[in-house]
Amino acid sequence: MRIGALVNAIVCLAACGGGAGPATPTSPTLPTAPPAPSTAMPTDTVVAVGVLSYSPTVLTVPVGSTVTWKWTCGTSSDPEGATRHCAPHTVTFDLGSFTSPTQTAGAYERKFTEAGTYAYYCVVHPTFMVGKVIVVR
Ligand SMILES: [Cu+2]
Repeated sequence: MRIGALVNAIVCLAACGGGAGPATPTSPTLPTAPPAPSTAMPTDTVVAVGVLSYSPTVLTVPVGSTVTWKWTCGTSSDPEGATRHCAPHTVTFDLGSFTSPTQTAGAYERKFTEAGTYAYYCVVHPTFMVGKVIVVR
């Protein structure tokens, strides 16, 4: 048994490293804060304005987000190539006076500072080019 105790002491010297100092005390546990209301960070998001559609059609973003609509027809991301003739489109909101110009290329952006549902459409193709931005807190 003496040899066993000596082996244990040697193992401890090797494993404990000697001089490691006292063990770090554990922090007292603080009471858990109640969950904060949704604190989703604003995001910058892109909606593609395609040949005759918006993609995605419905977009949900936190308050403070900036949404950019990018006309993709005739760009390098257009599967039919960059030389195609592109119809003009707009991003025009149902309420308020926000609208992009009528354009065949380029981008339009809007920052959403209030929660709500913002429906929009294309004035050139109002029956089937419609979209919605849902802004949440
Ligand atoms: Cu259009």
